[in-house]
Amino acid sequence: MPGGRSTFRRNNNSAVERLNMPKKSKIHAEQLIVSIIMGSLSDWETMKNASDVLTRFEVPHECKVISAHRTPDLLFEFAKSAESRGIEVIIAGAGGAAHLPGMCAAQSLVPVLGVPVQSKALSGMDSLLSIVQMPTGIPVGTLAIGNAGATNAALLAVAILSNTRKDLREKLKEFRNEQTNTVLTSSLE
Ligand code: RP5
Repeated sequence: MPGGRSTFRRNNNSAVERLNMPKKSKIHAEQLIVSIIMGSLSDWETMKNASDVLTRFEVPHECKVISAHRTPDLLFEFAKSAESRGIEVIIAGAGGAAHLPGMCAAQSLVPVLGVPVQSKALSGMDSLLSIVQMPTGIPVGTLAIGNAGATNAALLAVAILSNTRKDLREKLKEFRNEQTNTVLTSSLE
């Protein structure tokens, strides 16, 4: 929560340490309010950008690998329980036939922000179209392909959360101001 300590949880894969994901020692009892999920460990390089932004804003969040195709029951369980666990925004990244964000949105009222991971075969166009072309009635807020999308998904999550959290809104204002000043003071010499 704003002003509180960040909380990070990472589970269901023993390979997390290889990827420098947050370790168990950083687990705190604080309420998690954002879930970052991704279809494969191979998505972490992209989705880490979202986690980094939430960490910067001290938003308690968790990161999980959940595959719509390979672990459909786990996805069902996750999506069905997200709201009752206090999750307010879900950021879902996937590549290729990227069904994770849509299937998650189909099973939860929690807003889902979709990040199309850049695939090798089609450079993420497949991921983008899979995520963005949702049928009427089940929205997924779709971001850009790749790192920019992951970063912006987290910034959008912060903006959504800051509707009811004044201190988070102040941090977002500061971030925007810093960004503006960086551009205004940049020099090509
Ligand atoms: C999707 O398939 C994942 O989101 C990932 O982007 C893509 C490839 O997965 P791996 O074969 O690398 O596990 O489900």
